[in-house]
Amino acid sequence: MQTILDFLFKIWEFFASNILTQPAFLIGFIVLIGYILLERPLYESIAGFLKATVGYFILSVGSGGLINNFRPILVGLKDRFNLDAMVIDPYFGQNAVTAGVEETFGRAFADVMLLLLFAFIINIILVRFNKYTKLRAVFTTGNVQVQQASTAFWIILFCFPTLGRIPTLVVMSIILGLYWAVGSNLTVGITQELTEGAGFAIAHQQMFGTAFFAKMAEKMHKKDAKDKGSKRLEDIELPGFLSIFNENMVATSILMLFFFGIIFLILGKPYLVKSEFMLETDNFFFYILKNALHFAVYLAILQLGVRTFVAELTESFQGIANKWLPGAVPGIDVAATFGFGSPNAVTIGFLFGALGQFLAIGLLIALKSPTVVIAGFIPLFFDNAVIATFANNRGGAKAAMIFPFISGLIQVFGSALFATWIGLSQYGGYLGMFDWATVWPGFAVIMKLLGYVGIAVVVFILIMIPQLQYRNNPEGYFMVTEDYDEYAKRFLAEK
Ligand code: ASC
Repeated sequence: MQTILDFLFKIWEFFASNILTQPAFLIGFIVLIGYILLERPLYESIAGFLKATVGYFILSVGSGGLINNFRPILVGLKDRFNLDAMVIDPYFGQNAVTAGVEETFGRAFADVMLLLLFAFIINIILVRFNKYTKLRAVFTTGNVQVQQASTAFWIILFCFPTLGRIPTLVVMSIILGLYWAVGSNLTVGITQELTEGAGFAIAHQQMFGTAFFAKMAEKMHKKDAKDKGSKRLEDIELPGFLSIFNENMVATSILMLFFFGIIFLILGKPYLVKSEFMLETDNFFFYILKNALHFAVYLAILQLGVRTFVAELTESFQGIANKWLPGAVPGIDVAATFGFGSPNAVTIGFLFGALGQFLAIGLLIALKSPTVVIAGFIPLFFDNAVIATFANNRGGAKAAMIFPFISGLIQVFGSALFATWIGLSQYGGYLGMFDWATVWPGFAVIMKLLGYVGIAVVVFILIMIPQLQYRNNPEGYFMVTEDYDEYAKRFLAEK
């Protein structure tokens, strides 16, 4: 018996470390299985697998390039000024949990992979029974699932420090599985509208935030439409020399030259040389120019990756939806949305988010907050770029500027308050993405105040959200994933 269990566990470990937490392969296999279910010839199915996996890897080169290029620069501010500050960034957040969980709660984090599996299965079951649950999206972004599982583990332990190992796993799997399913489901309709039926939803760390700001943007648009109407970024024709900003690559390069130029100048060449970012012999101006322009380079790569795999995924997922998961779509990395809508929204969101975050950080320092925050690149970029993309799509340029700015403020204040309260800030990092600075702190307050009843309240709230969404438009609710063209004809024509 023991050997069978060991063997099963080995298989599971293999699956978890090579596929479930590696979204490129997970997406590849989803495409492969989808095509096989559609009874495509095997060679076509394999070609689909390869294209999807390569496309996803290209996307990862783009987002990884951005992250690796710009994260150290922001974190450098911390070293440069000897700040004792907490970095808001998912990887720093994960390290902080690993560093502190044993000391704080006397627990080791060995169960994270099991937690991932259970939560993932719960997500799939919830979608399988979507006749009742109204949930339509399966979360497939494994790299962020690991980070979320770590932080959720800490939050549950903070709320219920004496809970045994198995009950902790059960509570976490249910809440996390529900969060993935409900959050991703919240983005189904808006993502279908943005991508004109590409057939995916967002599975990332700001799903509630994106849905919330998309709604706000719509409201703003309705109000604006009464007087003069609000234009989308892509519809604004800038006059004279400003017209160069209409070209996305040029706009990104110029804006980033200013943005990173300022930060590089603050850091100064001596610091950059000492930290081995640049060589003494490098020219400072060209160093700055090269780095700033790489922002546009990685953005272009990212968009190429999206174009490569999304078409495969859209087509092949029909197989899975027809046979196993009716009405469902895959939830994928937020970066996939940057291949749609206005490319300038991505840059604008990043910059206005930065403005909000820097203002909030300045206030924390001025008010002598016990926890000071350092802006991390991932929350700054991925959260605020997607908020701007949807805000622009549904509300126009003004929304694309105001909402990322507000999000920037919230990311910093929410993370500083919450990470201090739960004791994570002393380990140097917190996840810091929008939902984890708003929604999860909300869950934690409810559970800390109400104890076990709080768990039931959180679960109830999560279960009710898709029901309310459904009631809002019962006829179009599944049509938006099952037959987007029909949906667009019926429900978008009047907009
Ligand atoms: C995250 C995270 C990443 C990026 C990536 C964006 O939250 O951990 O590596 O965002 O998923 O494409």
